[in-house]
Amino acid sequence: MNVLLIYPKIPDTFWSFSYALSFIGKKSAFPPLGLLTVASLLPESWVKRLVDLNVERLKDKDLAWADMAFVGGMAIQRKSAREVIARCKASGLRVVTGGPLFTAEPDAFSEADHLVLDEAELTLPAFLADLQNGRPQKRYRASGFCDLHGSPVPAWNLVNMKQYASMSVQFSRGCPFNCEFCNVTVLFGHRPRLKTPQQVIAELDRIYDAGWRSGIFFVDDNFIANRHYLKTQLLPALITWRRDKKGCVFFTEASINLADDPELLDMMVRAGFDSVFIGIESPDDTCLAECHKAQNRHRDLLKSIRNIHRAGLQVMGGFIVGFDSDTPSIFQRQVDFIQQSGIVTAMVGMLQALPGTQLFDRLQREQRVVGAGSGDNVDGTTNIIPRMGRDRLAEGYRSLMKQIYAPGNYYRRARKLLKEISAPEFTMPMNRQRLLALVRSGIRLGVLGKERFLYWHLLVWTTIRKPRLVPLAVTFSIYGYHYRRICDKYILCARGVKIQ
Ligand code: B12
Repeated sequence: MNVLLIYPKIPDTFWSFSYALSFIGKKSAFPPLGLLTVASLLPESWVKRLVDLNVERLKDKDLAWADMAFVGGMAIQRKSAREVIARCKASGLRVVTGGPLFTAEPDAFSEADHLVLDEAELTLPAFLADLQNGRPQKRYRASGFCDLHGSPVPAWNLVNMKQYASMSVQFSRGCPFNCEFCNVTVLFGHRPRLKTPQQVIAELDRIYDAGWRSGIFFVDDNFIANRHYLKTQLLPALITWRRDKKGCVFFTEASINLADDPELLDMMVRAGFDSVFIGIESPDDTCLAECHKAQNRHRDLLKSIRNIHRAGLQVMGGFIVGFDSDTPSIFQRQVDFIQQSGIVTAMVGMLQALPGTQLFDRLQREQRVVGAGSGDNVDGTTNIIPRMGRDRLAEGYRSLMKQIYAPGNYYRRARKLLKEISAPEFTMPMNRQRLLALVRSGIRLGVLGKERFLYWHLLVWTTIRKPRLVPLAVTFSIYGYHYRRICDKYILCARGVKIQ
């Protein structure tokens, strides 16, 4: 059996880093970890090829070679996924689909031969057994969540690592918290499920042995969901693993209570983490109460962020506007908070109600849901009728984004963070890619860019005050360019809130 594993195209988004990738000569930010995991769950005797449309084209000769296509992806890849399925079908291939997009919207993809939904560890074996018996069904669903101890090492041999900016590893799925707008607990459960340190090390070894020395993303919903296990099992193993390794700095997603645990912060830094994405959502306690974000309440959020920065981890933050409790003053309050926090990567979105969430149910009861939502909350769209009115939300959102990504404010935050953050314990070795990024940013931002003065100011300041952080200063300048392009393209050009 010849099998194509196809990952549809991701459009330009806040997280695609598309405008930043050209500086480092890469084609995509992350490899498709879900499809690589699926590949490892398929029979060993099958011949597999990965075609990630974010790094290469799907050629007719690939289609002619294959007997079957496995298509995965997220909601954001919907359009490309549909085109891929149509092309595979036209070539006479049996098409198997799965992953977040199809799990969330199975009825929208009746053209696929098989919808193998939820976690493949649970549903793929049944499909494979039925296929062998000649009676494969249209749809496979799981009633619970899988035990991650059975999840295989992803098939890294299928990936051309040179095309990507980062690699990915997953340690856990699920989150103990209960945020009203978030669908993580619906999709992955409340009780965090964990891999063993041995499993994680085996995955890291595979990536390292393939020659990888750049960043590695721990793609957990909340990396610190089980702090005891982290401190006693995984982090000690990662600290030991790192001793004879070069590069491979880690980053992940976690909740703000990380700030309360100096021991955990210290161990994460020693294990090689240098940044963490945290859902901050709002500086307004009433909004935090409204969305059940208990872990963010009754604390000085700015102080918590500072604690994390001082420990040596950069905080990237998620923020939301459009809560029922938001008044028109929220936009300026968010801008002020973001500026004071020194969070350079601030993902601000309008509240969206995703199917399956408590928010969706509540707003539907109130007849305030209009459409399924794009799933990308940074594209200047929403699928809810906000209490403050659509026009006011849209206008406030645009003004907020314009302010925080204006070069002056952006570079000011970068400097604030660079001042505050401890120099990282581990850094990436200088290589051709990083040297190229420096030269390209020097030309595109430092000579041709409108922000040239701010660019050189940041670089000179960092070289004098914190020389070890110069690579981070260059990275911030490049990211700033990407975020501004995305803002210009999607948010600042939009007229009014677009409804999905
Ligand atoms: C890492 C991650 C990212 C990364 C990289 C994604 C990438 N290219 O790989 C980044 C940060 C870029 C990202 C961005 C976004 N993300 Co994201 N992300 C994740 C996260 C945390 C982990 C994904 C992962 O690698 N998981 C590990 C693998 C092993 O799991 P998996 O992919 O789900 O695969 C399993 C099954 O789904 C299934 N499967 C997967 N593919 C296939 C294919 C076949 C054929 C079959 C049979 C089965 C199958 O089997 C696998 C093993 O169980 C998930 C949440 C999560 N826990 O999964 C959200 C998630 C995928 N992201 C989501 C969203 C919404 C986004 C954003 C739109 C957020 C935003 N506001 O901008 C952006 C858009 C993407 C972009 N590039 O712009 C949603 C997708 C929802 C949906 N219906 O599609 C998720 C599920 C989170 C959520 N809370 O809903 N994301």
